[in-house]
Amino acid sequence: MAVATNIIVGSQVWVEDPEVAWIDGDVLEIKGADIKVKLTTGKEIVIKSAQAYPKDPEAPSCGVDDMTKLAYLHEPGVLENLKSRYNMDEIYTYTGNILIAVNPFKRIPHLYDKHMMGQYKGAALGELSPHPYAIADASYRHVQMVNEGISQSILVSGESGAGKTESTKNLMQYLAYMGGRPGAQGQRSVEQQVLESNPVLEAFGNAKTVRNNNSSRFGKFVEIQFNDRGKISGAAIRTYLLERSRVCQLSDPERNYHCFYMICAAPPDVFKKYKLGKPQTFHYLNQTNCYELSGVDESKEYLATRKAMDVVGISSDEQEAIFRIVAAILHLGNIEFVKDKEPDSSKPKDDQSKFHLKTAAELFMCDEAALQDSFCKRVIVTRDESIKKSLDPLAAALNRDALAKIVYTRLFDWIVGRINESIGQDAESKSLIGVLDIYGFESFKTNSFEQFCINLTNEKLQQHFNQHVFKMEQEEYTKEEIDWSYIEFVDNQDILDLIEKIVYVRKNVAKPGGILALLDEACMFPRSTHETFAEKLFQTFKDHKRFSKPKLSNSAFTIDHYAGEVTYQTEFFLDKNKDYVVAEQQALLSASKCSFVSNLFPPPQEESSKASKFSSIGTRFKVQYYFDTLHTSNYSSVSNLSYLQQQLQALLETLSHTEPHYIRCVKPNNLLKPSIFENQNILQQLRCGGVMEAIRISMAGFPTRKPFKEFISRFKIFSPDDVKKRCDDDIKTSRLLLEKANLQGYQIGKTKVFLRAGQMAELDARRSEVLGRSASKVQRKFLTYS
Ligand code: AD9
Ligand code: MG
Repeated sequence: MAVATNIIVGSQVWVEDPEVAWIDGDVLEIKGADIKVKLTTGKEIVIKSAQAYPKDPEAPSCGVDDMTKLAYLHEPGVLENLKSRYNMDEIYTYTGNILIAVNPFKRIPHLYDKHMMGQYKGAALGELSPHPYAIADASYRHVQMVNEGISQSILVSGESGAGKTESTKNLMQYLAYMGGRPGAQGQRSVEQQVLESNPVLEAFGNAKTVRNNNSSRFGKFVEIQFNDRGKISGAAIRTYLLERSRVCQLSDPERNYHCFYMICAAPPDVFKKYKLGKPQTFHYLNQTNCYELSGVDESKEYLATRKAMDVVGISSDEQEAIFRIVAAILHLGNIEFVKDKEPDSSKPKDDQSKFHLKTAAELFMCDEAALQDSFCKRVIVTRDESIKKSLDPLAAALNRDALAKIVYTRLFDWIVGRINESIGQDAESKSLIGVLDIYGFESFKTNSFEQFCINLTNEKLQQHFNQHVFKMEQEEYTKEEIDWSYIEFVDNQDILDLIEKIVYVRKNVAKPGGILALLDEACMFPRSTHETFAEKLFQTFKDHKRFSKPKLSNSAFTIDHYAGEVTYQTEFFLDKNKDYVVAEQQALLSASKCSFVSNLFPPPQEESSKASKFSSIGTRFKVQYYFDTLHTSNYSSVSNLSYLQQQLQALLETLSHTEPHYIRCVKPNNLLKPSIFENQNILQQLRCGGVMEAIRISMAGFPTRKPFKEFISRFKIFSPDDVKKRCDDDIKTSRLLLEKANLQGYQIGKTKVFLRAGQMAELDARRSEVLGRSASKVQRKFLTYS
């Protein structure tokens, strides 16, 4: 993409800076390809003119509410605009149809009250200040259209702590406000249940992390169905990838899932019945020093969660069973193992461990000896016999953690399923609004299987986003009847191919062989290790331009994602990808005397019939079969990664039937504090969230659009007499002014002038020339950016 523009002596420019990303200054001198700039800090520097971007001298100090209104659409301009708005508590800004939301980390008064909702009701997008309500309202109006309601989706993304879940709640509140209808007497309304599903899911799926005190450890797609009168008639929630490892492994200063602390603060009768203690006494909670959340009273949270569970239709018996299982998991964690008499055998360490084993068995309502055996022994079935093999203490502890994780995951899935069942689906509904709240791109010091899954999700959504942004651009050009044939579109298909598609083994011979296929293959061979898996990756993808092997490791690999390079450590890839339940544990819990527990572990043959009853969002889009694999047992043919991939495929399929809207959340600082706007950090997020890419796509076409009247008023100076003469014909007048300015490559639409990137700067330079500002000193210079 080449951006031609003008920089003259006296003009203001943006210069790259390692600390604050971009810094502004005045051009003092131009010498060949170099320019001397006096920065606002007072420092003078000489740089290549190609490294400077022009600054709009007329940009309003309060910023503009839509980036596409910026005269110069480039990175520093975008950043400056967001910053000046953020400083005035204007946290929302559009980039065309994308809403950028910068987390204020403080309550902004009246921003989300009923009065505000009333204002957005029926207002055209862009008429009022940018707001999630505006996006929700636009979506609502589309689905409401009688007979031709078009399904909508709102995709909320951003890094952890950026404000996705808060934005999602705002959207749902607005939709409930618009589409709600009073429930029949004594009944809970659908929208009430949808809203109350949030605190329930958060109690079991959210935790304090370093990045966010209330971090959602799962992705969520909420589908709200509307009847033909535009009222909410049903809803369904689909969740993705609950973080399992958190149940038994924590690092300081993070916490486990909120529900564990709530149960430890339950009323005395519950506390006693489940033989609980302080969080500090449980191994699954005391691996860190963080127990409390400021401003949160866990005993109140416990009661509030129970109330919310009432609203979403979880009966009090079921609630009792749920919290009993949560307590049982805490007791599991406290069972320690030591060597038994025989070599490589184990037993509970002491009386304390025995007490927790007994209590866990009581709470699960299963046989205590069988529970112990499920940790300390493994049955090996050969062709002729089955042999009981003892396991050492380390293996027993791993077994214990595996049980805690699988029980918790199934409990979470059960809760989601129950909420879906009780809210109910509207099979007649023709239009829906789906709201996606899903983890953003992740790149840490060490990245494992979880990051790989999250980043695969983001690659897929990014592709969807790019295609959409590209399409919207085209639609605007078509509407204005201008030529758009030369906009090129950069795709990330090559990365998706690397992960999940086909590789060429010989010329014209292909087989499924992406990273996913190789990982699944490795999981099937008992002899594979993470090293053999990594080696296979290196061999297979050595020539792939998105794949590389880091110099200092033989077991890590690097992928060049759309948002940057990420190096993954393969150490736990195989284990984390295998989705199976130890047979003994499956048998043990499916024999529980508590029907709630045994239902979480149905015998394998019952599963498919059960799964097909699970009514979900997928049904209308023929993805039901994915749910058949939801409750895998013993050994599953579906690995975690391929299950995720199927879920994502289903999600994209759903999205393809909708008109998407995007909300990109931005976290302005890592201290989680108000009023701190970290330029570099924010730019990185705008890049990862595709905002920069959307701008790039727009730059490749005609990023600057000026309605004729505005254009003529700004540039009438080029030919004031002609403007007066032709005041009745905007198209001719605009063309004439453009010709006078000697500009080429622009387009004239039906209502606007469309300019290529940088042309506005050229026109402005020309304007100041004509205005006679420093006329004799003017040195003109044409620049090309790429
Ligand atoms: V995570 O990926 O689930 O870890 P989210 O969901 O992106 O993350 P969340 O919505 O939970 O972040 O927001 C984090 C915190 O920022 C909230 O707990 C609020 O304290 C704060 N926040 C976010 N959005 C707003 C807002 N619009 N107004 C005020 C906000 N505070
Ligand atoms: Mg969240």
